[in-house]
Amino acid sequence: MSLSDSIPNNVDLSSDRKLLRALEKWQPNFIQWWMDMGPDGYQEDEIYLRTAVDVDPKGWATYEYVKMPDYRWGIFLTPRDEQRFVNFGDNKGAKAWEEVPGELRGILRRIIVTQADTEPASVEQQRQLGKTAPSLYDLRSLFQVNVEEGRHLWAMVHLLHQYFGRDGREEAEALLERRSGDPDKPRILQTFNEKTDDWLSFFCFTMFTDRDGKFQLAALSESGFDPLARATQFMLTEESFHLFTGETGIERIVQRSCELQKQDPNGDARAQGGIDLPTIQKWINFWFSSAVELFGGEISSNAADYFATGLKGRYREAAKYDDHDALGEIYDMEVFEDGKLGSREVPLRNALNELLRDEYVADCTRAVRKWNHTIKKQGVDFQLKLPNRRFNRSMGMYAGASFDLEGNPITEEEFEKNRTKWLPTAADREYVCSLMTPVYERGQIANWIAPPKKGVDGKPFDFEYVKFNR
Ligand code: BYC
Repeated sequence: MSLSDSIPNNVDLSSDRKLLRALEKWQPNFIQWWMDMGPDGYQEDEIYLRTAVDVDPKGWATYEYVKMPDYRWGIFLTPRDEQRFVNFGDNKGAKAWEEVPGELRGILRRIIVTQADTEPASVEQQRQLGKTAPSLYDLRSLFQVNVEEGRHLWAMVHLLHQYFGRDGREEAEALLERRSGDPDKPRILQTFNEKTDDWLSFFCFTMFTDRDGKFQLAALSESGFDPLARATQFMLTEESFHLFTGETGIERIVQRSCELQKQDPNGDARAQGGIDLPTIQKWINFWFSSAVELFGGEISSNAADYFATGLKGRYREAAKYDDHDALGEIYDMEVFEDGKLGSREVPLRNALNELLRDEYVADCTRAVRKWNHTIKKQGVDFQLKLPNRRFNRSMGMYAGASFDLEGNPITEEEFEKNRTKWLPTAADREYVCSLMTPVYERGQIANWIAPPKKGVDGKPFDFEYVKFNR
């Protein structure tokens, strides 16, 4: 079978011999990486998976039982608009680029490689989770997320191969060589080197870390480099399921926690084998503070360059803004200078990472509000909170200083005194991990999480989402 048959695509792969050859060389290495670093086990089992087969919003995917190594990792770009222009920055009004402008080659490659690197990283981080899923429904969700991150890697590798020649091919190889958490060859962004070995972490990861993906991909989908815009637009279609998995996963744990707390004579969800709300809060504190780092420094000349060149826009640049120059405008930024909080006027272009982070924080705040609604409906007196963005930072302006959950400056000693109250301890992790035993009977679910409101693809919760071949 030729690669163009096994890879569903709308980039006319079969007629581009050079690209096809490059991808044909890369594919066995990808499969080898998948077997070595993808889900540990389960490669012979049949998973009820969604596969992207088109970009038509009405029917872009099919559902069927697939063994993961046989998944058809396709390459899709949303349809080309021949009339599209660069919509922002100093090149505004130029025809959108179909090839990489020579002078932008370096920074564009860097953006694409950074984006690409997160995809295999997340699969590596989630490698062991198949062993402890709370239900077949959740096991399927995990594998769906994993294969789609694999497809997103393909999407970026396609761009590297098609538009960056030998440099691109080398970068594509390197993407399969770096390893999450490996001190010698780590993944590029720190969050993608964190351990994700319990399911509360998985749901926090898909809630908070994947949500960075939503905003970064949205910013890239505005790009004047048209193939990048079109690739990321389609990635966002798949991404929404990942975010749904995280947001509803936490909601289901919160709900179960409330139910168990109410059942217990001392109001202790842990005594009933659940994850208590204060523990969930610690996980939120950890994963949110790790994910906010992913937006880069508050004041960033890189971000200004990405915008000026027309490679990376603001969130919903075309739809939301009237002025697409962002010149002469000021962002009133909270700053921490000389040990004090204050504010400083920063040229907007230099504040674009912070502006995107604002959008992200607002979206996370909405989700926390929803979880609190669940708690209230259960009649439990507790509120989850998003920590302030200054809390527990190791990059950017707030790195090196200490802040409490509300973002007030404190001494390092105070932070250390409260660390076990605010962030997961080894004992918390041990406890949460102790609950992670697999539940793989149809229609059954682990005690620490509520079932989902509905199943996938119109199927009920007790559908056989995974058929084990052993
Ligand atoms: N860790 O000007 P600065 C996703 C580096 S997630 C390590 O402050 P900049 C997904 C930076 O590279 C979305 N290093 O920041 C989610 C620079 O290095 P150099 C991924 C970091 O460049 C779940 C230096 O610090 N996509 O899709 O404006 C599952 C100063 O940089 C970090 C993207 O990120 C960090 N956290 O912004 C699967 C989009 N932050 O120049 C998938 C592409 C900064 O000193 N990337 N640095 O060597 C970008 O747009 C930008 O690279 C960043 C950083 C927003 C990440």
